[in-house]
Amino acid sequence: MKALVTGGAGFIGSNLTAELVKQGNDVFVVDDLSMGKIENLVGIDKNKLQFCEHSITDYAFMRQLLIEKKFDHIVLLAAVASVADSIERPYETHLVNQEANVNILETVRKYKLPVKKIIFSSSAAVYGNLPDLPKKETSRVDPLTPYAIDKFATERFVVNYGRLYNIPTVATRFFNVYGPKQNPQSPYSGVLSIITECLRNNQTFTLYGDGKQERDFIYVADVVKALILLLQSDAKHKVYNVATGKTNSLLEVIHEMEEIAGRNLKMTMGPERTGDIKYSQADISELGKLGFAADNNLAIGLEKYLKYEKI
Ligand code: UD2
Repeated sequence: MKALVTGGAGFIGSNLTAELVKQGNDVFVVDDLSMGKIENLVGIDKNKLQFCEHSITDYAFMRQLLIEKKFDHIVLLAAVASVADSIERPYETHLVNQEANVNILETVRKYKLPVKKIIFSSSAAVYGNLPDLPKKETSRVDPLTPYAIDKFATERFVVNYGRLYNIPTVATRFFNVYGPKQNPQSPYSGVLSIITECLRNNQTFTLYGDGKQERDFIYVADVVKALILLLQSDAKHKVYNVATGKTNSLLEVIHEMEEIAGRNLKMTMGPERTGDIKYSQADISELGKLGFAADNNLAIGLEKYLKYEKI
């Protein structure tokens, strides 16, 4: 199969690209390297990988690429993934997180491109701060930030473009993904990548709140597994939670990481972050109906992650 992965040099994108290539697919990556890194693609068979440093907001470029290459699979992972950034720059991030993706859908529609599957990556952020748990795909949503609004609106475009114009589309709502190649640089990076960096450098980790906040953490290899399952299945015109269905508190996770690393994490307590969600948990029965189960529970995923990071 020929696949396009936008954001393919990023955290989830590079893990997906490596696996798709390993399974014999030809992968074309478009990434502007605003968050991704070219090093994330090192070691992937170059005969099966094409990389193009480009923004998905260049409509003419993307149109031409799609028409020329006639991809079987398109996975839309390119995004400004920072909620904080979307609050600082709502319009610019909107152009990436929504408009550029609509342009891709529109090109597929207009030129009747023979796509076998388009997956758009959305986020648990669409559920906002509503208390009902676990989150089902049919649960109420409350997108509170430009990031979440764009993710939700683009999901709707993706699902309903699919229905209206007979394009096989699905959207995924990722919960808290962790694992190799996650970039720990920003304070809003995934918390497990920040903790890993602190353990490595013996730096002090700031725990915001009481540490009892719970998240549905999923290892990146399981996210890749879910994406490939969705590419290969008949699923279409639906939204899928991508998570494990299990939760852990931040304190439990820290304890587990300390055990594996064989050292204590230096820690200081800070005030709870404004707008922080206390409990997040997914209902993954929709993905389960397609045969999905995560291979890595938290202990196994953390073990693999810290081994990869040589900690
Ligand atoms: C995740 C997403 C975010 C948005 C949100 C929607 C990531 C990285 N972020 O935010 O984009 O979709 O879900 O619900 O996937 N924390 C600390 N110290 C730190 C950093 C974080 O204590 O240095 C805490 C933070 O306050 C939160 C928890 O760790 O309670 C998890 O933080 P996160 O940023 O990894 O993920 P989350 O769920 O807040």
